[in-house]
Amino acid sequence: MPPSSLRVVYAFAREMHPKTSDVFIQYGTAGFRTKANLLEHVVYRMGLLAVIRSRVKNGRTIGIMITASHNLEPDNGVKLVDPDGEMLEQSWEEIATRLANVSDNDLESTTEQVIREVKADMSLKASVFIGMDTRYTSPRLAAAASNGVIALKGTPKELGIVTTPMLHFCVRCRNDNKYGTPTEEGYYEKIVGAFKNIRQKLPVFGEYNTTLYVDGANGVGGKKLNIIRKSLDGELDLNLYNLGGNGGKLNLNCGADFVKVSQKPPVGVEHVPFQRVASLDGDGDRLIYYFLDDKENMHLLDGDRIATLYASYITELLNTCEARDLKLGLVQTAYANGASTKYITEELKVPVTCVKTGVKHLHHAALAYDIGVYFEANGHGTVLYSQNAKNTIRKITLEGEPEQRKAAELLLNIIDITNETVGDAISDLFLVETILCARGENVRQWLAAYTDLPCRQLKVTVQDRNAISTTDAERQCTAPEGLQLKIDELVGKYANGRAFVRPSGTEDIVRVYAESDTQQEADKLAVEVSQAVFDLAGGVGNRPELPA
Ligand code: G16
Repeated sequence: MPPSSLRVVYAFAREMHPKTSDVFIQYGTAGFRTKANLLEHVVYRMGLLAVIRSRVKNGRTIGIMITASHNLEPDNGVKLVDPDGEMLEQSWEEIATRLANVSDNDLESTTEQVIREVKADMSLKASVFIGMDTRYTSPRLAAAASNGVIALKGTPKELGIVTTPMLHFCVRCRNDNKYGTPTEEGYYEKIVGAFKNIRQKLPVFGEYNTTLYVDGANGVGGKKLNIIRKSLDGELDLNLYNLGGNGGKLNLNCGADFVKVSQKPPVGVEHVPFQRVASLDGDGDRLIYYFLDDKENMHLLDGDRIATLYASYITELLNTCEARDLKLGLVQTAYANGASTKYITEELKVPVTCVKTGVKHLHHAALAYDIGVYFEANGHGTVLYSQNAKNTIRKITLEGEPEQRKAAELLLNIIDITNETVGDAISDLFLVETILCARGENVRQWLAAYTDLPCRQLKVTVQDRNAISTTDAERQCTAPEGLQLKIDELVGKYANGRAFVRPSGTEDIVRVYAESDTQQEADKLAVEVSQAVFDLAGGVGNRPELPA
């Protein structure tokens, strides 16, 4: 494409998606996230970038997802998905940030510069899949993304309202038809189909029962489960709540993030003692379980629990099929409960890697294992199987002893239930249900594996969250000066104390995490660390205080 045709890039920007704000915006933990009304020009420009990326990848399909996931309704966001369904290559995040922030007048020349820099062959075809969540601002933003694609003569395909993991899945399938069919139906066929298949092999027994309550966070995940529910022939009895009707607001007092952070049950869900409840987030990429006991105390089964459930069950199957050469490992972040890490390393004897927050970091680290289980405590995670692992397991289904074959066949079904492109609440839900069913376990038995250390997460608003820098997978703080010393001093006062702080990549705040021997102490430590952040990093508003 000769540079003169880039005029249209400017024309579209000026006429339809002008940059109306000078607020600097950065490609963060999961793309750009901010108030929806500040995003239209950013999303248009991501349409341009997706086309360039597709051409650099020889015309393979790139994904654009319009969502602010766990954030509240007024926010929105956009992120790019690479051809294998994984997050955008990190080195392109700086390019995305540059393109998002230039003025309309400089957009044409910056686009041209990027094309040269990344050596995109603009004569190639380019294909971009666009998905969106249920936010009322999403259709307008999806249209802006589409215009960006058209401006550079790429071919956009709008998938409409889908969960974030469905978009990742479709992108992968479009580029690798062995993975599945690149449609929502193709997703159900593969993931739900494999679950139904496995249920034929694993009869319900023991303490497991097929009733599952689900909190849909008033988002897209619940809506999709409502479609799936109709095709389940009693394999799972889904009671769905918070599906977006009756004035329920997206992620407001419900959903996986609310449940995990506040450690409270969501509104809008009927509660029966010891009934397991699965809570999804707004775009269906996170999953948390919980139950209330007969005294209405809440028991959380978070991402760490799901990861340990997966790791222990897959290890069991690998042992049965004697595929002991396959190296299974687990990837966590600093948010992982200390008790979970201890249980994984000391009891399950599975190696653990700790990385920075952001599924892209976990995904990358998980690739180092034959089978890499990765999970953030917030319920975001999946399992990756190397080609070697898949080949070995497949071979056992053909050549193994009867018991080995059976275990290997189960593993193949489990691989099919798994959305390997990214953490996926729906796929994870079917995997958890499969494992609990296989073990004949109820939620109390699942919870009994280990006891969580009490913990607390808080948010602190500061003038500039980037004033906080961290190292050692975010476990140590390098700026502002003196903050880490203060944290060490505070932590030293508590039995089994641990705390860290980090700037959020999806909200304009600093996150604080603390754990200790009792809930009261964890709460106190979290507030004291928040006060240190407030004092040393330019806190805004009211200084954090312990509730009276
Ligand atoms: C996104 C990321 C997650 C991350 C979360 C919070 O989740 O995909 O990896 O843990 O944001 O990030 P931060 O603490 O930097 O704000 P989601 O579900 O919002 O896409």
